Amino acid sequence: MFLQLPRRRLALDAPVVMGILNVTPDSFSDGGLHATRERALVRARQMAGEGAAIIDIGGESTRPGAAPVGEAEELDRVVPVIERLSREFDVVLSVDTAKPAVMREACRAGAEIINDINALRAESAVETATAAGAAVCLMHMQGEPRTMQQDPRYADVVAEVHGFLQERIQACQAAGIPRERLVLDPGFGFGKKLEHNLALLGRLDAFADLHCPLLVGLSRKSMFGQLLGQPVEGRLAGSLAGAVLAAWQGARILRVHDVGPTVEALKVAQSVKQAGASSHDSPNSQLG
Ligand code: 7PM
Repeated sequence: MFLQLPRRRLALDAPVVMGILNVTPDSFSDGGLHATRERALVRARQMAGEGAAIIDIGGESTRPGAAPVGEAEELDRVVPVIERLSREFDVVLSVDTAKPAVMREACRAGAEIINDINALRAESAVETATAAGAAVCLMHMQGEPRTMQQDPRYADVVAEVHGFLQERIQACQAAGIPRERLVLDPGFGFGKKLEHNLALLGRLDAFADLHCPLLVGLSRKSMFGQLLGQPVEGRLAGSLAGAVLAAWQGARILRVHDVGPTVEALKVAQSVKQAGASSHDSPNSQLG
């Protein structure tokens, strides 16, 4: 299995890690845009060194209730960082945005994946992604970031997320984005309570019939706060357990803050999976 990118294919036979890079001002220091960009570059180099296959660059916080960022400001944050990283590294760059203008400029600067929590539902977003030739991550979200956690309800969360993703695949295909360029994401925490997140995490197999690689973002999310009583900085163990459970069920891209630990945890899971797959398919498998 692979993901078609504008300039190459990303192999997804084994799960890979997407490191989260926030190009947003530090709430403690007030160094301005230059300092924000420099901090992001340092962090990106660190994640690449720890084995990230993809770096996901975002200039707007999608945190529920966060102040929206204007288009010009978002462009100023992400485009120079993408230009710099694409010259410096071979790592695949992804842009985390819902704005068509940011998608267009980010791809021109070297981004090869558009990660849109809105699944290209904004006006002209599908056309922009088609023209850019980029791969696209289609994520499910019920409601909008500001209010989505107020009272999310589902009759059948797995069926509803599946139906939504199927509809977005069709919209993309109709606009000329082939399935080889699409990644699907159930959108953990986006208009979902703990019970919905747990139901989805236990049923990732239900998305296999859509025939696109799955991306899962669980890193440090509030479901681990609810389950474990841990603040954001105490959620690594929960996040690693989540990443392993997802990869065990076939998830191919794990979007995380803690790249090094996740790469190691996935290596363990993948080794067990490989051993299981080869132990019963060939009489000579113990030789391999
Ligand atoms: C506060 C709450 C800050 C939530 C940040 C977040 C995903 C994503 C995000 C995801 C994809 C976070 C989220 N989550 N994109 N962007 N999938 N494709 O924890 O699950 O990073 S923002």
